[in-house]
Amino acid sequence: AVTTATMAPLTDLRPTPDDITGDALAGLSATPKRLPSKYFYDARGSQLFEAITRQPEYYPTRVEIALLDAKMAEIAEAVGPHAHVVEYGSGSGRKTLQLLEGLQDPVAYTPIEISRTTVLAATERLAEAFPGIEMLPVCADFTQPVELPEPAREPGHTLVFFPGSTLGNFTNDEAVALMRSMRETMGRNGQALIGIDLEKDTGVLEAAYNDAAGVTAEFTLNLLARLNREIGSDFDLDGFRHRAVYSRERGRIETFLVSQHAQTVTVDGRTFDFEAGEAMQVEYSHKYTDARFEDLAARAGLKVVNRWNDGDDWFGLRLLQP
Ligand code: AVI
Repeated sequence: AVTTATMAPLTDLRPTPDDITGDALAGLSATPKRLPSKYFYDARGSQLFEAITRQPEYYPTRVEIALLDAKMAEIAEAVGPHAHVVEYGSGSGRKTLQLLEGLQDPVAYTPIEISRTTVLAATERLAEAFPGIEMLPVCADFTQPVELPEPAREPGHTLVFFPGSTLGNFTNDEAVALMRSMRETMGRNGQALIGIDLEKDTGVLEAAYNDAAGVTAEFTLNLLARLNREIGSDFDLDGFRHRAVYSRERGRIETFLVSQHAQTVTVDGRTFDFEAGEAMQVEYSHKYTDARFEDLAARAGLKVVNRWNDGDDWFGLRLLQP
């Protein structure tokens, strides 16, 4: 049971459930065909993503953790004391521990997550490690503004934490909309600490999304396995191959599932024809320059007030304010 002195009950803002069938049908009807990457993360997909973060070619997680370690004193100084830390995503991981340990007397911690069980499991683990920080988990869709629960101890301000360059999985317009919602959630004297993957050599980028062990390929194909299981589609997993390429023009890794031969797939009673070699788009992972990121932030009404990069300028943390 989740009953420690610092554990508040879950705030359930009842996010609209995903319409997987509707989203799959819409994406398969589009030209070119596409499927939304948010459906990668079922239980197996989340496991496979964890495995990706341990591959030698996938640098973002390792570099961000080292960056947080190296710069935590500066980050804590810039953030200031008594923050209500609001994490976008599950927050069970290493980076949350680093931040809550490193900040000056954070008052409360709120992970925001669409899955009730995930958000509760994450806060349960953290409650033990941080008995002095009030745990206020929220079940909600963080792409919309979120009315935050009020900590028992008055916080100095709200700090939104959005690590991992998850922002990069949204299109630029979606990223702006998300940061606008973030600005509303954090309030006038709030801040956001966002992890962003930076543009670099194409070989390094493409290797990170095409690891030699094939874990990323398995992660991508798991999307089709999930659809088959959950909405009764009949994708042939051997009939599609993972391909990830960097577009320097668009500043993003673009991941596709490529049909290996002409084939027909049935979803919810509707059929979709694939040509041999046809590429269905399944994920974007944007890689930012300072100019590109500052432009997106400005469109959302946010200013970059501090920036920290690793020594190679591979990954960055940005502190934003309205
Ligand atoms: C979760 N997200 C930031 C990862 C990324 O790098 O875009 C997802 C991923 N896709 C393939 N490898 C990792």
